Amino acid sequence: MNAQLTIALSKGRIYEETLPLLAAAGIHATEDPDKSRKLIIKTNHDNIRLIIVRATDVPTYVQYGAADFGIAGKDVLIEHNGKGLYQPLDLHIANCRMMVAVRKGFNYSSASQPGCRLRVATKYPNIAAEHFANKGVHIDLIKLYGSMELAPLVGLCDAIVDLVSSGNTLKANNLEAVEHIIDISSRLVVNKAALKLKYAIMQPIIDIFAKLTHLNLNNLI
Ligand code: PRT
Ligand code: MG
Repeated sequence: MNAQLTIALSKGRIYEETLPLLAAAGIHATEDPDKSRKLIIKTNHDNIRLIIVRATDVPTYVQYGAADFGIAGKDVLIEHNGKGLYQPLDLHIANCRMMVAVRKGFNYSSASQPGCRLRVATKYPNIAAEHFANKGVHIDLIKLYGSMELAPLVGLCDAIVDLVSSGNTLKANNLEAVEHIIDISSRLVVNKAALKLKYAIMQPIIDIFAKLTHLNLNNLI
C-alpha cells in the first residue's frame, strides 16, 4: 500500500510559487484553494493531498506530523523555534527583505544610537529583539498581527519591523525603510519521523525540488 502524504501550504504567494515545483514532481492540485473553500485539496495522486493553513501555522502542522512537509518563510521559521523540523532546502521563492521602517522625516539615525530607547511594533518579536539587542538599543516591543504600516502613522510606535518586497506599501503610507535586517525566502520544512517512515515517497520529491531550485538559481546568474 502506498503511504499517504500530506503537504501543508499557505494560500497566496507561497501557494502560487509552489505550484510549479509540485508540477515538476508530477503533482497537480485538482482544485484552486482561492476559488474553493476546501482546506484539504486533492491531487492527481490518490495518496497525496495538500492542506491549506495560515502561513504562520505551517511549521506547527509539520512539527506535530499532521503534515509530512510544508513550505514556510524564513520569517515564520525564525519566530517558530523550528523544533522537530528538518529544513533541507531553501527554495528561493516568496523572496523579500526584513526591514526597519519609520515615518518619512523621523530622525532614525539619532533615535537608534546605542543606549537609546525606541518603541517598535512588529509581528516578528524575536527578529526585532535580536536586531536591536545587537545594536545596543533598548526597545519597547508592541506585538501586532498585521497592517504594521499603520502603527507609526498614528503614534503607536517610532519604528516597525516588517517584510518589504516591492516597497510600494511603505511608499503609499509615507514610510521609509531605514535598515535591512535579513533577506527572507521560503524553505521546505519536513517532519523528521515522516521522512524516515515515508522515505520512498518523500525523498524523490525533495530531490526534484532541490534540482529545480538549483536550475532556477543558475538561470538567474
Ligand atoms: O496574509 P496573512 O495574514 O494571511 O498571513 P501572512 O502575511 O503570514 O501570509 P502571506 O501569504 O502574506 O505571506 C507568506 C510568506 O510570504 C511570508 O511569511 C514571507 O516569508 C513571504 N513574503 C514575501 C511576504 C512578502 N513577500 C510581503 N511583501 N509576506 C508578506 N509581505 C507583506 C508585508 O508584510 C507588507 O505588508 O507585503 C507588504 C509589503 O509588500 P510590498 O510589495 O508593498 O513591499
Ligand atoms: Mg500577508
